[in-house]
Amino acid sequence: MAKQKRSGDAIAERIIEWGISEKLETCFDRAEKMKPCPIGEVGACCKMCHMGPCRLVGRNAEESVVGVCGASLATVAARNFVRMIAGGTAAHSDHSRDMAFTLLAVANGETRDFQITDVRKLYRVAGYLDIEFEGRPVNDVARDVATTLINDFGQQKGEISFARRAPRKTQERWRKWGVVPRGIDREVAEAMHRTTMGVDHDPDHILLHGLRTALADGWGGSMISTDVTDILFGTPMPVKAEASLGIFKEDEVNIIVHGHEPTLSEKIVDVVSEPELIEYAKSRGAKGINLGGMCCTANEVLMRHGIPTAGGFTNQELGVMTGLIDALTVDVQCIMPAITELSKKFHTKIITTSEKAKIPGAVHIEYDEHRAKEVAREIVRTAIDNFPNRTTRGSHVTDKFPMIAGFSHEYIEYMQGGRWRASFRPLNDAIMAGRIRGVVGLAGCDNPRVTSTGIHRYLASELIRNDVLIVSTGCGSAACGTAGWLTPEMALEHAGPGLREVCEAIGIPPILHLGACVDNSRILTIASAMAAEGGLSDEIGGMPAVGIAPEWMSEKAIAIGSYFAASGVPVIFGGESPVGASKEVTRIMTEVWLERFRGAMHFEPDPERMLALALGYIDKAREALKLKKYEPGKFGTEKVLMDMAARREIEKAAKPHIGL
Ligand code: NFS
Repeated sequence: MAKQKRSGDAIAERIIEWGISEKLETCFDRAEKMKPCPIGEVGACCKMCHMGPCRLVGRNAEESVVGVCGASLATVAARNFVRMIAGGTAAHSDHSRDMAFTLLAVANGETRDFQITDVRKLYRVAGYLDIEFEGRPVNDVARDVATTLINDFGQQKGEISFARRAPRKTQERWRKWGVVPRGIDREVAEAMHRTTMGVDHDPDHILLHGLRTALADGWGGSMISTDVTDILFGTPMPVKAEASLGIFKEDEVNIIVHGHEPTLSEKIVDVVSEPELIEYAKSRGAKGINLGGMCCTANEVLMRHGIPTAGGFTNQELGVMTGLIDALTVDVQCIMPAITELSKKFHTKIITTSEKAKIPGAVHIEYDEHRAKEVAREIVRTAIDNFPNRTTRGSHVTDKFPMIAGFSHEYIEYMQGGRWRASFRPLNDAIMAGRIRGVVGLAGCDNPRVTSTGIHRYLASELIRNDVLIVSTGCGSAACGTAGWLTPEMALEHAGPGLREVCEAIGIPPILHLGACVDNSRILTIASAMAAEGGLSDEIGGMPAVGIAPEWMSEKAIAIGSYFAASGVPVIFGGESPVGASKEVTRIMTEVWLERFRGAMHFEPDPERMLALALGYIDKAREALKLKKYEPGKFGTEKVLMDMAARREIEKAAKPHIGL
């Protein structure tokens, strides 16, 4: 059998090959050496107490094998899965909490380094929360918004604030099954409690709480993070940038921001253009300062400032191996501890910045929101001081690709009708007419266990060829961006005839980059807006829409997939199923969830079958909605762009909206 390629990206592959010739170890080598534990991989290992770990394996394990306490395979697999949801929800929500506290600090005048950049978005969010904003000082509104959102983390009873943003029918399903989150932290704590030794043993009941916890992520932590980040740093609108491991410059100081939280990286964006620091860089022999990003911090600064991205998760070690990074600054999540050991073979300084995250071998410069700019300057100076230590060692690459990013919910609304007629009507019409067959959210990590970024790219190209519009986030966006696919030209060259026509009319790429993984919440609000617009489903469930995370590896991806399923979106994950040992749990997550919530969660390692499953869901949804049968190149009569009558209708309805 031919050896599986390590990366779907030719540039990444070149650096990997160079690394092998230099005997440098990366996640690609470790993934080959360290095979997954076949018992844990499918959810059959219970290590909730010290009578075990119990391995529920053997013939007919589902019927006949139990742990020392008597826990069944279904109980064990469900508990393991829900603990992954809790881990992912905790990660997104803790990030989000920091964002909300930054907003509060701004409102209270405790920091001069941050401001409210998007007042309109602040008012829009205040509107969702029933907070009066007209005629009030901006900081008072911001304080009320921040306090209300911070309260959602610790709230003990009731419903989290943003649950009300879902379509009414979707909310009714949640209430019927008791999965509306009460408070974000409460659901995470309860998930840990229920799944500890000797508590909840009914797999369906355990998984229902898993969905409640996941919803606390999607409609809680992640949505709060997206909104507060927009308020503080601006709601994204399309921006040109570049993507590739070739973004580093040989004659400039290269600084990379890696991780997830955008606060410090925003300040680094600010200070790298300060004349004093540029002069300082020149005094050390560099021509200037070049800032780039990696993983989701990259997505945050890319969306708002067009800072170039060096790619997603599996590119972090490869970036170091270019020998061109003078400082790689990290905060939290998705940072491989291996980078410090690897960096010793080069001159790269790894700088940890979060009080929550240290790595042995890294320099620690701690972020403090009250003196954020000062910390940012110290980091930039450290990078500049390291520039003269650069050697010629490394696998230098120069190819890079243009990309368009910055598609927020608000911009997508705006691009379909202008400032005064912003709407989702044209998108719904294009779907109804069969120009657009459906929508896929392509998200999640890239993964060295498969041909990294390769499955993202395969699915992206096949889906757009089949007239499916893609909204992408996280490392899914990076996989497409580093292929050069986030451009309008991609539509002209590779999209099916209907999708191409829509993209050409509006001037957009067929793959819309919506931001970081927390910004999957933008997909929830877009789906809600499509339901409210009419003509398709009146809830999120039943839309011709699917979520796919083909190369997932993080617990955060599991939390995201679960909140999409609970919100009504069928979700397809790649790789081995983490509940694969239990037919019962698999049945609940596919058939039972589909019946109750109209969403489901599948695990399917084969890319072609993933594609077929996604298109199958889309076509079935079209049929159930009695939409025109999808046939490539044959459309219904609904218009792609609105005529004046349609626009007048929308204005008459005078819906609240944001203009940009
Ligand atoms: Ni998402 Fe972003 Fe990437 Fe996966 Fe990690 S960076 S939050 S978890 S690896 S997509």
